[in-house]
Amino acid sequence: MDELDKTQLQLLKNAFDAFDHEKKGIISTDMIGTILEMLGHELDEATLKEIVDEVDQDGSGELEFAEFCQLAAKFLTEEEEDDEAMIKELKEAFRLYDKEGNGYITTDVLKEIFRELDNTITADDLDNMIEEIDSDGSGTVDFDEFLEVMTGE
Ligand SMILES: [Ca+2]
Ligand SMILES: [Ca+2]
Repeated sequence: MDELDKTQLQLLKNAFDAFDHEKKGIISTDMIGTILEMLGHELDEATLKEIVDEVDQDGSGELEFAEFCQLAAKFLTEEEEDDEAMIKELKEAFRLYDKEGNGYITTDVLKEIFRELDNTITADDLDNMIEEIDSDGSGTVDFDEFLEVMTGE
């Protein structure tokens, strides 16, 4: 398992304290579902139980901070993998549009893609979007620019 860095640990400590209402140094495993939901992971009961059983290593029905960190590490590292998978997928999508393998797609092609995704989009909106995406104004969108659009980063 990947180690969490200091910043992550501090964030986790804050989150842990927030859920540890009675300041006992433990949070009930009943809270795990809620916490994960807040983090954007909605899990069905069976999956949730599996995860709780896995992290609550001493079977106390409560999570000590160390166990809580394990839970977090599980999700934080999984998210990283998701990112990698997403970038790979986007790369494939990009290659699909970059038919000639130039390493870029023209803004005309990108306009077509956006129209396919949303046929209510106006020409003005499209122009504005393209202007924002093609940040160096080259008339082409390279993978970095494409990635920025898709990930919003
Ligand atoms: Ca425990
Ligand atoms: Ca460009």
